[in-house]
Amino acid sequence: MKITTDHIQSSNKPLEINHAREFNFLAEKLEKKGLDVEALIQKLQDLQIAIPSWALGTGGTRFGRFSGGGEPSSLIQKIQDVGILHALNRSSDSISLHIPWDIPQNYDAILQTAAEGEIRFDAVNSNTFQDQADQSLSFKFGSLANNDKSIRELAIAHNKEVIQIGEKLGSKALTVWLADGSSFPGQHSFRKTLQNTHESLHEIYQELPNDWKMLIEYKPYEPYFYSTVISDWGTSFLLANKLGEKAFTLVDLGHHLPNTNIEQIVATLMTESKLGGFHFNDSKYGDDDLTVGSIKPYQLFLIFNELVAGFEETSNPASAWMIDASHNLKDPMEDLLQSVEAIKLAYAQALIVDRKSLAEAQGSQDVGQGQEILQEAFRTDLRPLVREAIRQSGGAISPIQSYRELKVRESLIKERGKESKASVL
Ligand SMILES: [Mn+2]
Repeated sequence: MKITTDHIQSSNKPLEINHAREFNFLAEKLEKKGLDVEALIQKLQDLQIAIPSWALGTGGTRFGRFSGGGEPSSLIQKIQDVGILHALNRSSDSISLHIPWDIPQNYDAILQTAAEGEIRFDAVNSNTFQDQADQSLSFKFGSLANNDKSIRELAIAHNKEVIQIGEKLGSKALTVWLADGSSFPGQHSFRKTLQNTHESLHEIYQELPNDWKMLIEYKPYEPYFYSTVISDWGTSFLLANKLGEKAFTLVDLGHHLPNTNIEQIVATLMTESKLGGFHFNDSKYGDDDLTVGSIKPYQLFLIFNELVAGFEETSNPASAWMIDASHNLKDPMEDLLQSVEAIKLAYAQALIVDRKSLAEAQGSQDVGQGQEILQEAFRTDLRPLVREAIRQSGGAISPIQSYRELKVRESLIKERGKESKASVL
């Protein structure tokens, strides 16, 4: 299944007149506010969100997995699926690989498939949270933090191998998420495991090419339920600072305790130029892996408000944006299209915040006005602007509607079969 320009044009045709009417009405409104609509469209077009290789198949919970059919069963097929998403929304131009679920076999074929779909390789992700089939030592009690030096060495070697694979594909970042932690008080020493983790990361850092970043992800709990070695942004930030200028903190929206003020964390990290990447998802309780913007769209907007302001006003380098979610009810491709749309919408809302007036309101302690300014942006329906940005890039005015009309899933099931399964958890 390949989405062609003809496909896009024919599915856009019946929507064009109504879309133009809605967009023109909005554009006039935004221009009256002094906003440069062309510049907004350019910024929306420039925002590209990486798709993780593990999100293209149906995910499971620990209670089971219900496959949807037509899943990509090889890395080539995963890249083709991202190509389909990108053809529809022109906003997902890269894939983030998970090693060892996606160890490339034939690099030439993989690079060629990626080039055909205009897909780049985003950050590579290492995995020391499970044992591989032929593994000599176990990560059951930790990997980079393990008290056993030979187990730490195995985990370090794995991370170095992931960097080598990424180099062959053109990746520029290694994302490290460690499951290491404990489920019971007394199980291990907090100080020793943190020290071990720092030393292990330092060894991996030494292997990092000069133009690469190391992104250190954090998570408060799960799979262990008493302590996690890198449990919060502070621990990640501490390690990134100790490691050096190529190391950064990665914020995953689902990796916070309920009601954590994530936008404040983003602002703090950007003040120190240490925000390196973002994993988008949404949640009600914990690491729920739900569609971006499906539960807390206002929080997503407030996060983007800090990101937009931070990139304008700090020297924080460009970050890696990725969706990190697992889809166990919806068609993963539809879920990803919805997530990208939600991200673009929150970004667009943050772009129209009247920052000059906001600074004035803050300067004069006008609390009510500060809130008014943010909510004015959040409550403006910018969907026609996001659609126009995609349309002008050659994408579908309604990516989900086109996905359904073009019967993408049905075609994939026909090609790959109903039982085809992706390598995910
Ligand atoms: Mn993540």
